[in-house]
Amino acid sequence: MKRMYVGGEWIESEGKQTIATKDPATQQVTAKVPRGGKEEIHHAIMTARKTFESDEWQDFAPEERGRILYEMAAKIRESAEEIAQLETMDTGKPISQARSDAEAAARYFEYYAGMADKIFGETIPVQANILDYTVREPVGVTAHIIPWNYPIQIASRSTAAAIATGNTVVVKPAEDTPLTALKLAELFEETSLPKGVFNVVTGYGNEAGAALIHHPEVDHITFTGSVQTGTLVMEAASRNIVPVTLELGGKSPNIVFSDAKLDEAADWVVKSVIQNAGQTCSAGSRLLVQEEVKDDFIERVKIRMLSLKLGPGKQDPDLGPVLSEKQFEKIETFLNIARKENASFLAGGERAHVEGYENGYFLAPTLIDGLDVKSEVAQEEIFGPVLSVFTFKDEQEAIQLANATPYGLVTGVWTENIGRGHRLAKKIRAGQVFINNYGAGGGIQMPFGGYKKSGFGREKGLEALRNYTILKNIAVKM
Ligand code: TXE
Repeated sequence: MKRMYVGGEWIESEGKQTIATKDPATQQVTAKVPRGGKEEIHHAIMTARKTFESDEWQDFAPEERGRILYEMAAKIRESAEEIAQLETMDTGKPISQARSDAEAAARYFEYYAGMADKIFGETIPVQANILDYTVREPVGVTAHIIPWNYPIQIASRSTAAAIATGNTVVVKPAEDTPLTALKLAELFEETSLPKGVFNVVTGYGNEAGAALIHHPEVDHITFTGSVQTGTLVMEAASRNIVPVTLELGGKSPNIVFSDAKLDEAADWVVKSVIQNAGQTCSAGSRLLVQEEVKDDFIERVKIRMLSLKLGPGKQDPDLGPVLSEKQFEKIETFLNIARKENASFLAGGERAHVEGYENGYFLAPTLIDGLDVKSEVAQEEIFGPVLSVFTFKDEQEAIQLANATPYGLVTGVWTENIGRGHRLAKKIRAGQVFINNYGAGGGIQMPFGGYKKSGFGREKGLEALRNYTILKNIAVKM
């Protein structure tokens, strides 16, 4: 049985209860982790508080924090294969994608390591006899609630930024995928990071998660997950007047104009919706295609979708199973709505059976045409390899369709007319717009976050450092 990591100690839960994690490809139990709850969360937060206020951490040299984060990047790379195997076992994703996730995790530590000694304020001219300056201080105890789709990447991106800026951290990984957050703790233990700076409590969302967001000693909450839970996080934070960074769902479009390089666009349209079996917040789950190339483009998409291989993550297929029965049922509900609304399924749409892995919830890449733009299927996040197609006549209609959902996370624009690309980028309400690419190779340096119900606050890049610092103004009469 695994243990949680608090104050540099490996602990069990009070009642010694556990949660079993399963391999999504087989549904077999792979590990047991403690079912942490209110007690363990309180213990972790108070430990993080005490550590934050300790002279040791307050006086810890910024460059030393940076050095430790660099060391973490190196350790993650040394353990990359083990991390990737754990991630595939927990999430079901293809092993090559898990390997990329491990590398991205290393990159986050490396990137924020370099920033640890570059957090500074300004001097501000006021009256002649006053010296006015600002300092950027750490916010204090930061809570990090991690989802199950990119566990190691998401745990690394926010904790690396929080530690670089001098905060202490309590991580609550998703109940389905806690193993790589515990591995991070193991790696931190080998460094000289003071005990109590990095803590992990495993447990269910409505137990450990709820205790974490309500705790009055938490100074900032970073949450990635559903809009529904994000709402609870914001409500809880409002009671303690605590800032939150919310990275919620998406319904991101790829907008393909007739002048686009259609093969290149089709490659990315498909890739963007099947990565991690569509369980990606930035999945390109809507295709908006210009009328005159619709049939041609759909054909290209279909050919690509039909050639994809499904299988258990360890065999490195194009798509693994979705996480769980619960997630599969959610996808099926949407597919049934589409059927009721007489939409046409141009590919997929049914549970797929993979020999030897009958218990895995596999879904063949699915292409749906003929939905009303107001349909729930066209509006809500499905979180599976499901692409819905819509057509537009001109630029204006493309913009209107792109903005016609409650979300605004990412948009891909495919056109050889660069002026048009920029015009769309300006008018689209999304946190990231990619022109003639989708994702810029992961782009950990680029600010990432939503408009509208996709959340607010930015992760990744330098912008994320704002989440974990608070500005103080000091005025001295000379
Ligand atoms: O999410 P939850 P679920 C979307 C996606 C998916 C849907 C549901 O559409 O199908 O959400 O997934 C913790 N207080 N995304 O139910 O509940 C939970 O333990 C505090 C998009 O898994 O939001 C986990 O650690 N915490 C997304 C985390 O919240 C609570 C990634 C996310 O779980 C809690 C995941 C509570 N009351 C799902 N309840 C993205 N943006 O990438 C749960 N949690």
